[in-house]
Amino acid sequence: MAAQDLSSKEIFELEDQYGCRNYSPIPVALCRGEGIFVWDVEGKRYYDFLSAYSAVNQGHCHPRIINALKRQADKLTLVSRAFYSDQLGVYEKFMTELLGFDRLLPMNTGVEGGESACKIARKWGYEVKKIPNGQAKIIFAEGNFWGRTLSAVSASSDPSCYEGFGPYMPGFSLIPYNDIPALEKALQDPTVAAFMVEPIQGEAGVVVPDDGYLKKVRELCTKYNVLWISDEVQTGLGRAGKLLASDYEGVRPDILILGKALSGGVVPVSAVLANSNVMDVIKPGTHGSTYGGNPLACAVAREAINVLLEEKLCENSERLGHVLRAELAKIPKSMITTIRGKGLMCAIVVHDSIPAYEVCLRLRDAGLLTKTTHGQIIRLAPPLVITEQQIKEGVAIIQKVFESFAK
Ligand code: IF1
Repeated sequence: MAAQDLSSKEIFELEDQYGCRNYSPIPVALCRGEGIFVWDVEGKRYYDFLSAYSAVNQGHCHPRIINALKRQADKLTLVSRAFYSDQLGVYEKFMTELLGFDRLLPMNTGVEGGESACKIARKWGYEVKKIPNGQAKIIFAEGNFWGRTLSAVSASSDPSCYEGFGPYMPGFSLIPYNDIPALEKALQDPTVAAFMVEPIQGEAGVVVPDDGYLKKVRELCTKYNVLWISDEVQTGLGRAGKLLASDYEGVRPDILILGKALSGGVVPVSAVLANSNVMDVIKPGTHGSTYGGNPLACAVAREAINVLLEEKLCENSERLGHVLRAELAKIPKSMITTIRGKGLMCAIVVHDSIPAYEVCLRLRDAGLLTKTTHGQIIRLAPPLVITEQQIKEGVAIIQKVFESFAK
């Protein structure tokens, strides 16, 4: 059968019958995207207010990024790290100079970035901090989400992520998020190698910590000789209104993880950045990836970041984030109890009297796509290429849908 001839219903049935049932998608079957819009197979257009979980910050099928993909795809796509390519070093120089780190480790998915950061931190713990062999600890914050591997689920405080997948990675422990006294207490343990944290917790429901939290994290990690690993896979690259969310507080982590929008939603590209004193614990043969740093990924990522910078998408995100939240504030308090976020990383907490999943279905019918997290929280994260007018159009749809629940 030809994919382009399938109806939405047939597409739902195929996945349901032949796929691993690890997701329950909103019933909508998409076949085309451009900028902030996506189209389903019946030709209906939707505002995309999820952006593939912040991977398409630059908008769907950005022509410059797609061109970079095509140009590179015609020349060379993969050499493995057994050999050099003419793309990797150029990309590494570009990224490290942009972000102010000495070195970049190229990986593919966000979770591999997190895994790699944990490996680097453990090795640094033994070789530099002189933690007795086998005892290195990594601290995480409750509510964290960094992917689906055994390490990531071992770090999770969400039973739906970890239950049934034990035994778990040893040497991981949890403290409350946004809790500086708890962090200071944990860091006093001399076997702690690292503290890994999201500047804003995404999956937890766009949980924004107190102003000054990251500054204190920086201070304490320095004081106790512990590496601060910042997971900016979701918050980074403009989503929260700055190139890095930690830029709001003018601080840099020891290890930075990027992913998602690093390729503008085109191919999986992630990166770990650190200075030499940390990164150099990784020696030839101690870490790697077949696809990590492939020429196609490097060419795409370089163009994706250039688009972000040249189209001033971080600035747009910060400015329109204020507009989005101000517009949403017009929806009655009896329906939305909380609006939070930074830049275009935003969430609303829907009042218990209105089922949030049903809101998402009615939004879909009204031509706007997004999804809930943890029951009553709805994420609003449009591509950063959105205009003020389009934000207002989107909020008008959201407002109408909430009004439909009043009847
Ligand atoms: C899924 C949410 C978003 C991440 C942070 C690392 C990763 C992620 C901060 C891993 C991934 C995803 C994955 C996706 C759902 C999703 C998500 F719903 F969980 F909260 F983005 F909003 N660090 N986030 O948010 O990156 O390995 O997936 O490339 O279905 O698991 P990955």
